[in-house]
Amino acid sequence: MSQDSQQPPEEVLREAQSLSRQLHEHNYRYYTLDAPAVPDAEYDRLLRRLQQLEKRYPALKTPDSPTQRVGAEPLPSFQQVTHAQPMLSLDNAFDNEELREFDRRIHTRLHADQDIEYVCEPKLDGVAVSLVYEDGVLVQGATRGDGRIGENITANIRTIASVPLRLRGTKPPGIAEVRGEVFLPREGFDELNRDAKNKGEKGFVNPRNAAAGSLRQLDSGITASRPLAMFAYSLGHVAAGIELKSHFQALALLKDWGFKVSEWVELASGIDACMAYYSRLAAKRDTLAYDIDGIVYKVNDLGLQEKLGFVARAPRWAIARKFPAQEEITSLVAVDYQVGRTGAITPVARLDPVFVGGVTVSNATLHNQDEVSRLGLCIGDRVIVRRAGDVIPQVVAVAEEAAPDTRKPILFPRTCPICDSDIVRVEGEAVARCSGGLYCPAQRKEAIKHFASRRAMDIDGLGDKLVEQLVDTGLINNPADLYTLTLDQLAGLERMGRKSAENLLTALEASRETTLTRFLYALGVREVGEVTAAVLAGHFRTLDKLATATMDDFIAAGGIKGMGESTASALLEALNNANPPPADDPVQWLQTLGVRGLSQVLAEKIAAAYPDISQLTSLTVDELRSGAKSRIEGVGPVIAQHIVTFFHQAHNLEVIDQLVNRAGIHWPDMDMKAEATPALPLEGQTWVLTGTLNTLTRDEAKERLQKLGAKVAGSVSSKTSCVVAGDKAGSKLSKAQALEVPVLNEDEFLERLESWVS
Ligand code: 9MJ
Repeated sequence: MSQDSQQPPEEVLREAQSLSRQLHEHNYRYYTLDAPAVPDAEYDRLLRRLQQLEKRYPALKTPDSPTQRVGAEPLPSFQQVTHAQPMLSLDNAFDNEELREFDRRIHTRLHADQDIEYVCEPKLDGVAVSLVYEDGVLVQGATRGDGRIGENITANIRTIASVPLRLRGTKPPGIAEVRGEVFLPREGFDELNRDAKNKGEKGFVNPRNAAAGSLRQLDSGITASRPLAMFAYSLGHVAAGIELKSHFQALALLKDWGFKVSEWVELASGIDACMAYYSRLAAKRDTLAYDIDGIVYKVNDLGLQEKLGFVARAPRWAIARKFPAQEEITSLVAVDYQVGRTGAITPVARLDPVFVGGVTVSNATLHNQDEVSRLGLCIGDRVIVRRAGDVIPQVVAVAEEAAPDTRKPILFPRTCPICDSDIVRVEGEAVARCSGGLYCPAQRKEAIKHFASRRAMDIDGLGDKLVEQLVDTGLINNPADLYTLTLDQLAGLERMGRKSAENLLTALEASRETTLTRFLYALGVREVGEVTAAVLAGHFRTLDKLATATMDDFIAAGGIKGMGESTASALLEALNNANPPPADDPVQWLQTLGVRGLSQVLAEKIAAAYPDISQLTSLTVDELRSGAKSRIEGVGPVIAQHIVTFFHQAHNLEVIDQLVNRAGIHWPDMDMKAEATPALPLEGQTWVLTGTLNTLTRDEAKERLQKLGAKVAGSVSSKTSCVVAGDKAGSKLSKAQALEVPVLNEDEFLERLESWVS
């Protein structure tokens, strides 16, 4: 008898069952309750063990095994399934009056004079699904389809971590059908689209399309790679044995069975309470982790639901009150080009005004030339415009192409629309720039606005409009000219009183006394923000030393020879997810991580360069890969090149000379006064990042901490100054708590970052 068909011995069966039980429990705690009980590494260990056992004894591989979430063999096509009970759609109410009418109709039908009790639920913008459980085990997942017949997507549904493969809690009846919405949380959507854009692919228009596209994959391995989730919102066909009086009770049962139910579900007595709920949720809409497009109100009492019945394909006992749309269709009338401080040319869509996301939108950024090509956009096309929350409006897709005879291609200009200098695009960069530098009035204006801004030279009263006026009238051409302005010149400007002119001169006078950090920031060197300016001031101490620095002063050759960027990046990612390394054989251990491109030779070089292998996790890709290595924390080769180039341009040196020697801008001598050293806020501290952050990538968080002077380490010890714990933080968080190391959650961390840079 072959090993494959062997029945597992009793003790193996028991071990597999125990592993399966534990893994189901951990999954439930992680994905449904958002409260993991064990570190990821422990979960992985259990899963690997079960996979081993199932490989050895395939008979163990049941449909509800926790190993089945990874996807099955691709299907040739989807089979059809007939729903035991039709899946209904919902009637819509677009304003409060329509909602009141819905409530009045219900009172009339039921001859009710008391307030009706409703369940209020956020209306998720995803894909409706029906899941059938037989004796508590998931046997079928299907789309809604036309309400009567849907598509069998069982293999795909099984990959969704928050869908129970086996029901828990109250014993379910022989057959139980659960309905709900599969969706893609915003974070997952952003990640998916970032990846798509990096690969030059179109990406998805919105999370709903992305969820639908992910669910309708014949290869469930693709579905498994998408971070889909599901909220359950009702029961469908259920065999006898469950006694429920209300919809709210049904939701409680679904939760008990292990489903995720929206945390915002509430009971409301009467339609006014429903409206109050709508306002509350509308205010929260942009802060939720997923898209919702309205509220669903359902009569709570199941007896009353039955009396009310259905019309056509929608129940009389429920209604969807829709939020104002965040996406609308309008026409692309023209494309203009804006020129930024560093010459970056940004195409801007001029649109037929359209009301979307609560405001009238007539402009939307198109980011850059690649984005225009990616969208396949032409002037005259009907386009989908999205404005969600306070995010600037975006053109997300072409809805309908204009007729060929009116459709005009968008021709990116070759010369600057403001100064006519050539536009250049460095290979590998998305941004095209005007090469005019400070010759270009647009760049000049932006450079002066930046120079005067609050966090730079802080020239009170010198607003954007005034800068434009001063440049347009020829009174100033560069920041140094600001200090030559006279009272008469200023007072002679349109819309400028004598008093305001005097105030501006006082502010200019006050700005002469500054710090080296502010001055460096004010110069507007590309990619030198406030934090980098502080690092540079602290390192070079004088303007002269910085201005005469060469690339060698910033960058040393280093890293691991032969290590490419992608291998370095994959290695760091693998290290972040790995157990702590064993001390005995680091070379072999590195190779077990399965990093592509990490050969034995490379592993040996790494082990030689970093005898304490646990130090590796605190490195950045740039520090690890072969070649350039920063001498100054946070200043890589790109920034260094910008700095060197800036101080090599004669016109920049001339402006600096005028500012310092003619206008008399000065700052404390940093070598004389030790206390004037802008000590970085986190100097001497060691921080650890763990879990998933929602608003920053791990690399971004790391870079920001390093720029503030902190070291970022991969493991927690009693010497750790602070741990930032994102979602699903595991063993590092537990260790920090055990060692009483301070822990910040993401919001607290962002707040601190904000306070340190200001
Ligand atoms: C959504 N989309 O969130 C229903 N829905 O109920 C909720 N959809 C629904 N309920 C009956 N929360 C038909 C559809």
